[in-house]
Amino acid sequence: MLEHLKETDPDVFDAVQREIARQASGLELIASENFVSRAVLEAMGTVLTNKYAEGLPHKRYYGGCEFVDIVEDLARERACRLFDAEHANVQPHAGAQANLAVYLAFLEPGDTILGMDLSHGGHLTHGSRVNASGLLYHAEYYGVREEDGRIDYDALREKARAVRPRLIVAGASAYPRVLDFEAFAQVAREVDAYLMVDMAHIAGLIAVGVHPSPVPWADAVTTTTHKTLRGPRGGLILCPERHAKAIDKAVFPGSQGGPLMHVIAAKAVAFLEALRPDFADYQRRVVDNARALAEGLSSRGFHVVSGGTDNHLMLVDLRPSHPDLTGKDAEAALEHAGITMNKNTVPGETRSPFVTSGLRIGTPAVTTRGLGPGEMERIADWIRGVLDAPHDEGLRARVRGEVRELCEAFPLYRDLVAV
Ligand code: DSN
Repeated sequence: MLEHLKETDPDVFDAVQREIARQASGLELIASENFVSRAVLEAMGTVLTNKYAEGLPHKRYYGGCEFVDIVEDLARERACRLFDAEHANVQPHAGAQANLAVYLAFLEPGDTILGMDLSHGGHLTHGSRVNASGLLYHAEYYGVREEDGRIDYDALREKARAVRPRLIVAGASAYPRVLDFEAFAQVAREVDAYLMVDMAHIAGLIAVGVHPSPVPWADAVTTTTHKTLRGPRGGLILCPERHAKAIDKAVFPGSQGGPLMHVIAAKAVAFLEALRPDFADYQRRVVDNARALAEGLSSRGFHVVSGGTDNHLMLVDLRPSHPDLTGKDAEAALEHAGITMNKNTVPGETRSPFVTSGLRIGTPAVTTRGLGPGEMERIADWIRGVLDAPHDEGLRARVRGEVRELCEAFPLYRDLVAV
């Protein structure tokens, strides 16, 4: 494998080999990560990367597009079938670009958008002051109730009535409960706003009906393709036919140049995989594992925000169980033990976003690997042990060894072995 890379650039080859080994031997609990299939990996490594194809299938600004047209048509048609959508644009390079394109399609600079507060589980691209969404537009925020960590839809309605947004953003990167898209749509209708849903985290669950779909309710639905959807790193926009022209124009020429045709090929493959019955089974196991892990952590004394999870992730507020341990230090201690997750702000956060008091934990990647509820119990045990003694190097090394053994029992990319 990778013999040309090895010969041309041993340094990059070596880093790739080490990353293969890292992924193989550690537990990946970052809620936004997953492991793609070999078919998706292969599609990304094809000569389609060589092709310029600005425009849309059969309406390109370059010749020689007959084969990439086949690929993009497949990706668009499969995305529509998977989510029961009228129109798909598969060109956004990432979720951030998908979101920006929707803003460009529907808004004028200076218009007001209403998105979920980043510190309550929203996303930078939903109106943060340091992102184009907050620089080009006037951003207002809604959030979760501190008592139960759930979105306060009454407060959202009040806020919308007060600030009269042109567009409401529903969607989150750290929210463990079902999103009520109908409620968002009602509020948007009341104040005559567009509704954009960023379903990036839960797209895989939505594809198989494990989470309600936003497609019937939203003016545009954006997603990444690499989280629960388990495709290549990239973005996607779905919309009703009435918005198709505006959305397509906002992607190209509005905000992007040539599409990444090799990645679009990999998206087509991932959508095909997601249309198969075993993908629904996978998503159900992701949620079962998240519930098992949340229960395992609660029963070991951790405070799980909102009392549990309905989806693929959970938030742990460390303050009640470990008042002196920050999210940052907890993340580092667990990484030394071979368990990767990320620090996260929690409702009522008292520390900075670089330090935080919480952890975000997700099960998509470990579920792809084949782990089940029994393994979630072991993981909960390891997390409690390591966080009770975050500086105990001996303990971390012992857990690291046990994690490695578990990973060996659930191998990843069997034939992609590090040399
Ligand atoms: N960075 C992603 C996440 O981890 O949720 C969102 O874009």
